[in-house]
Amino acid sequence: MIIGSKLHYFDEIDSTNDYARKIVDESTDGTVVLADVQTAGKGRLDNKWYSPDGGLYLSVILVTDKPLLVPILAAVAICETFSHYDIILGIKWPNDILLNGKKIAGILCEAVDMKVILGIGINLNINEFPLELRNTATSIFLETKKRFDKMMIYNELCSELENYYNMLRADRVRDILQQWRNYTIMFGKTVAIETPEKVITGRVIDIGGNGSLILVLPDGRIEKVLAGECRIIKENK
Ligand code: BT5
Repeated sequence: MIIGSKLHYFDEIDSTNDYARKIVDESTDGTVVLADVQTAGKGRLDNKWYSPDGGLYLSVILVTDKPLLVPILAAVAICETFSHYDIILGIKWPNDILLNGKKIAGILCEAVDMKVILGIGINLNINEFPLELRNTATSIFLETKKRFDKMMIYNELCSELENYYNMLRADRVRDILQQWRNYTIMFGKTVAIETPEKVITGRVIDIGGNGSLILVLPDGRIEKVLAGECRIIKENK
């Protein structure tokens, strides 16, 4: 097992991704930084990640030449972990995991040379969210009324990450994407994706081999979008 073979554990830290960045040069493939609480958890851009006790916060250092597929495999690994408990999560491109329409986990990938820092935050046993997150965020506990042993979930997540990371290393990208398709909630939805250049609106039809979202535009053209802020503007197929 590579993932978690070296573990840096903290009861409290600013951000596991920031700590991973500090140790990235001397760290081996699969090194994990794990914390019970983050005081400055990060999302993408300048977003913050609410990280109280009860959540699972980790960063995994991976050595790969396919950084764009890391968030894809991480999303699948998170969904697979909870499917063992009959909890069916949904993937919202590019990096959100949903339960009953609300965000239950987030993924933040940062590339450093040939390495990727894969940050995962999962709202596991969180009882309550601040007012500004209450409509959009939820936890496994709030949705299922069950509390899960954090280290049990951590261990299962590591083994699922290992499984899909091995697929990536064996160039079995197709198998990873197939699982992503099984878990995504994106198909058929009309989305608006904000990129630095423009806003692209279209209906989602597939995911590309490099993790891009494939859309049909209103004029019938096909567009592949690699990254951006994605808003669902119409649910129906
Ligand atoms: C993400 O960003 O979804 C990536 C979150 C990654 C967090 C992990 S925890 C371990 C590692 N170390 C870190 O410092 N970070 C990673 P983004 O798509 O930008 O979403 C952030 C937005 O989600 C915020 O602006 C809020 O609106 C909302 N949000 C914040 N905390 C949340 C939470 N705990 N649950 C659900 N939504 C949250």
